[in-house]
Amino acid sequence: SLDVDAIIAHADQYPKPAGVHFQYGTAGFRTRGDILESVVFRVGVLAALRSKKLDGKTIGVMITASHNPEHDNGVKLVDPRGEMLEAAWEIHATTLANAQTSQEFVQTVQTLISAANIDITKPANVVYARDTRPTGPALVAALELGLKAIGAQGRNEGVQTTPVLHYFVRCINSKGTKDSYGDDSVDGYMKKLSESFKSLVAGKTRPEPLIIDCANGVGAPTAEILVKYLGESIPLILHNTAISTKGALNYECGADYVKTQQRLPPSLNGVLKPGQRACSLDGDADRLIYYYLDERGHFHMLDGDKIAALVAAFIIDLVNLAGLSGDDFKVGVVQTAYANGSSTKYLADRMPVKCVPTGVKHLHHAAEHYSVGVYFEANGHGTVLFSPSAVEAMKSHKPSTPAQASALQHLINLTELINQTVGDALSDMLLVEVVLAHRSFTGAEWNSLYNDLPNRLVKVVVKDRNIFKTEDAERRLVSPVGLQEKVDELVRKYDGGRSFVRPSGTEDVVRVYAEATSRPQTDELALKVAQLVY
Ligand code: 16G
Ligand code: ZN
Repeated sequence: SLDVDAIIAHADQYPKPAGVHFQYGTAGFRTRGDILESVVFRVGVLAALRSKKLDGKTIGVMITASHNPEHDNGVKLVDPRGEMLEAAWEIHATTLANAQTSQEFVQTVQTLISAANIDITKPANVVYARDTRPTGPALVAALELGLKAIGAQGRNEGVQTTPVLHYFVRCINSKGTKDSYGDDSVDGYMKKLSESFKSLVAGKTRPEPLIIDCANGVGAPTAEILVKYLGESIPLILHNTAISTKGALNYECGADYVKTQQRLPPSLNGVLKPGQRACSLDGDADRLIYYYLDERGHFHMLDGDKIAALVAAFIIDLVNLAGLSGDDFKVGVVQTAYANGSSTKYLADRMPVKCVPTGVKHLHHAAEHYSVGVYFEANGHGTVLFSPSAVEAMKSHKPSTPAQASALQHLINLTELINQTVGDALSDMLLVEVVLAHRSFTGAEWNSLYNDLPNRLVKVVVKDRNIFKTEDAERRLVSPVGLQEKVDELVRKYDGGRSFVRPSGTEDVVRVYAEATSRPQTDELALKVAQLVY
């Protein structure tokens, strides 16, 4: 049975800070990095329990705060197929993190063991990694003590991007099975991406150099390795790679900066030439935003919605060309309410589009319902999922012309290029580059697939964001009662107007989104809805 004394003795080394409430939210636990050690210790114990519950399957733990400031940090768990932790366990995580004392912590552990019917004699395996944040090493030490306290087997993967860690988890658990996902090493990841990329662009014109803003984060060392594997196949120029410069991470750079500021990272001023393509990763390299300057030097952003439009239309074409389309082979797209109305229209004219609440797990699960499910959040997080039966159909399909054969081979290569466990900025970047090469598109041509409606996102600090409750994939408020009707009344006054209000899952604020056909109208609508919320 459980070695209660050992757990208490170890837990005493990481007492919970008083007066703080931790919550396992949309992105795991996330707060200031210097108050997270007790949480991460306990996550070590929880990850081991999750592994035991799943018969010793390997669970992942990623220590990162993504696009958030350098002093923040966070931790999240990865389930055996490389996916986000099952929702029911998010609640267990919150309960364990908030136990006031070591004794109370052990009691909550014991309650969980009996409630979830966990056989604690089973083995426990956990693989973990961290991003480049200065608080990372101390948090890894706390995690390792948690694993030791419960006798779990840990595997330290050092500094890795979030999607590489997800990839490892899936590879480890599928090793030797018919669903084997790849080799569980950096070399395996790099070979998988670079070899499929090279096959997909074989015979295409080599593009102009692409600038990558690495957000001064973990994407930089990973991209440096990828550049070597890609060799001559694509010219990449890395910027913002200063991972040891204090305060540089995500500071005036990175995907979140570009998306929220809708402007070029200042460090690329004078570097990016008109017409040249550039992209930004976020601090853990799971988000991607593209952009370019036109001849007049005006900035144009190609966000997650534009990526979805580019990629989904390409995949539909390949599926048709390969002769795979039919009732049992459905390509669909999943978005959130933040998707630009023009992107939804563009996509819905071509394929089924579903809207789900914010957060990768919602998008991911909805995308699993299609043969090929494309999902992207406007913020640049997304990927493409190929269902097992779709992969089966591709493998057994007998092409009847050389054109069919080539489209089919492209689709099969895409299943290798795309990181299907979670959004992966580097894999998505290569995916975008493949489509641009096949379409012979410049950034401007890609941008012209549709014109974004002007949009505005506003943060409103309120007394209690928990009174804001939504329905219909967060597009409508049910509480406070009567507020949605007031929003509707305002929206009706604006040409092409759309607006919604939702509580943030990661910050203590309420977010207001608005779009309309003109910039001044959009700004006015956002402001007026925000005033309703105060
Ligand atoms: C987290 C989510 C992201 C979502 C964002 C919304 C994951 C891995 N990340 O970063 O998908 O867009 O939260 O934040 O699920 P908000 O609730 O504060 O608007
Ligand atoms: Zn991220």
